[in-house]
Parts: sequence; C-alpha cells; structure tokens
Amino acid sequence: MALLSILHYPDKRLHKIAKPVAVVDERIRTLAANMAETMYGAPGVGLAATQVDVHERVIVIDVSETHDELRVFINPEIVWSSDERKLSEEGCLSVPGVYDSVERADHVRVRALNERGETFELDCEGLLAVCIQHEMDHLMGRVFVEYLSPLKQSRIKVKMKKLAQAM
Ligand code: GNR
Ligand code: NI
Repeated sequence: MALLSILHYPDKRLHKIAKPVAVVDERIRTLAANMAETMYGAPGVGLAATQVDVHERVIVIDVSETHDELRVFINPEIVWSSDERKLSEEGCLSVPGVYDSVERADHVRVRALNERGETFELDCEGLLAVCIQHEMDHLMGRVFVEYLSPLKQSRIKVKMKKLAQAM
C-alpha cells in the first residue's frame, strides 16, 4: 500500500471532472486501498480520487469512530435526495484549516459499485450523507468553499497561498 499526496485548493486539477470507471479490476482495488490508507493517515472521514489527482469516479468513506467501516463507492449516483436540507460544518483535506457551514440534502440514497464490481444502494443520513455529497462534488470538480461567499473564497485563496509558501 502507499500514501498518496493530496492536492490543495486552489489547484486547478481539483476542478477536473472524473470519468466513470469502466472495469472494477485490480488497478481500481489498489487505488481504493491506497486512498483508504491516505484518508486514515490524514486523518479524514472521506476522500475522492480527484484529490489524489486521479480523475475517475472512486470515493472512500469511513465515518465510524472505530475506523472499521470502510466503504468504497465506484461510479456513485444519488438516486434520491430529501427535500429537507440541513446546514452543517464542513472541512476538507484539500483546504486544510478551513471549516464553514454548507447546506445540503439531509438524507440521500446512493447507488454505486463496490470493490467487487457489484451494485449496492445505501441510505445515508447524518455525517455519512454530508460526506457522500461532499465527495461526489469533488468528482464533479467542485470544492466545498465554492458554496461560500466570493469574499470568503478570496480570503481562503490568500490563506492557502501563504500556507503553500510556508511549506
Ligand atoms: O475529513 C473530512 N471531514 C469532513 C467533515 C465534514 C464534512 C465533510 C468532510 S470530508 C473531509 C475529507 C475530505 O476532504 N474529503 O473530500
Ligand atoms: Ni474534501
């Protein structure tokens, strides 16, 4: 397994649109395993392939406190979203140190392929619902800070550029 490096906002590659996975093979299973290792190491509760500069529709999530509920979503689709929406505080491994409120559907149903290429559906609420929507945004080239005001976005860009210089 290997730790992958995570792109940082405002890197242009975070805005690339991921392509569907054609075949769930060993290459995809290795990618998912390396993404999981990178997510746990960060530490984070989710990671989209876009963040490690792989532009294919692969997400890993583990919102458990015990870090033993890894879920891999390949070619995820939201098949239903609740009309009820909820504000919650988000952070992102690609925008370290920035946390702000984002409004999203409170409850979603997701259909995806697992690591064996089998279709599954999952009802998501709470942090899992927030996280799957946040990760699916990454696959579409969208970072959560783009939901914030233009003023906040420009301040975040300044902060990230200073951070990059310090590293
Ligand atoms: O680790 C993460 N925590 C988090 C908290 C609230 C809402 C979304 C997230 S996802 C984030 C990891 C990440 O950047 N995934 O893309
Ligand atoms: Ni993120």
